[in-house]
Amino acid sequence: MKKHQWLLGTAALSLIVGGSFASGAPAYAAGQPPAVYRTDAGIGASSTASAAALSVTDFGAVANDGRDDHSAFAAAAKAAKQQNKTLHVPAGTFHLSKILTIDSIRMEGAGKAATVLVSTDPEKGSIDLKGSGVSLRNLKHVYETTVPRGNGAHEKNSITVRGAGNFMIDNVSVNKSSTAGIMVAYGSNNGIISNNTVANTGADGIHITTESHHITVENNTVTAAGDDGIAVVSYKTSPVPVRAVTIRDNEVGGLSKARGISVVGGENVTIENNSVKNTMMAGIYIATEGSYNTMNVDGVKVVNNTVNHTGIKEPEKHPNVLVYAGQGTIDNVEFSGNTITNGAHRGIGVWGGGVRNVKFERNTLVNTNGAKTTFKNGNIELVDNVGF
Ligand SMILES: [Ca+2]
Repeated sequence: MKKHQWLLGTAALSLIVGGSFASGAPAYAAGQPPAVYRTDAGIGASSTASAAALSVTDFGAVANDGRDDHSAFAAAAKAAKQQNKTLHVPAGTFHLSKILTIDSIRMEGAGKAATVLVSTDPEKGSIDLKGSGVSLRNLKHVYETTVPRGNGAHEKNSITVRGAGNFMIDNVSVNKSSTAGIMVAYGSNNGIISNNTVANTGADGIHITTESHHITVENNTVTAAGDDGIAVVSYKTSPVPVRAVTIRDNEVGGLSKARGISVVGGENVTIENNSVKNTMMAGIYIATEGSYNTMNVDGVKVVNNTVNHTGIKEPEKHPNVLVYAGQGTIDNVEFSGNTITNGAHRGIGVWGGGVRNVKFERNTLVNTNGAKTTFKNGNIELVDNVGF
């Protein structure tokens, strides 16, 4: 029953009355969220007057007083789990002096401008999600100060999903973190990351790694990331790769310091209908990397994206789109219907001895700086492209 419970809280009443889902069925098929998730974002505050909800203020949290609210939030989260109730955070600014863990509950603010959670310890400020059916919605999370990325510890991410199933991060604003904005790790699965705004991170904006699978990342805006905007990364230290990830309808750019959208080891990844522009390295990057000892890539579809003016950084001079096998193999990669324009230094590159089958079909390339295409390795199939 746990899988149903976040439907029961707010906007899904009509679904339930209408009997739209069968008892025992999962809330949504993997990677295919029902429309309700996309349409009910922002409802939070108006639906809070429910017997099925607790408020952090009932546990001693006080908005706008500049004093720490961590113990109240922790107690409220514990009670919400025990009582199977949604946890609401009203409008206002609350302070968190430590990592806040929410386990198998729904925590919802009054809107991503209205409810602001401020973490005061730059080394330990992550909001951690764990358990089943956990969701975080309708609020903003910021760090008061940051520290260097250094060891990349998860404790200084903005949000860390730790092996959760059926999770959701929706309509959340992330601003400033020492490491990643939203980190999905440790076999997290059947999750949706939607309608979020991620900016000014120390590491990747949204990062999916360590065996996580069946994740949808949609309609997010990622700007000024300290590393990649949205990244799927599989290291050889894991027994299986990250797999079944859909990245669609996102906007990525704003002078992010590395790649826009990347797959660095992974299987069955779809990158669809995104807009990537003004990133320092390649806008879309499909790779295996020896320096990070990543796994192979197998099965990536890159469909109907726009990539404009990326690869700005020198001396790397990445193309707008780059497929690069630094070790192992990259196979079954298809680019179709993409519009690739105005590369800072070159258009499309495919290189590295482990590249196998790469197909480009019906893509449009408009490139005036440097080489249009550089195909050094692999079996490259070209069908009905323009401007190659
Ligand atoms: Ca307070």
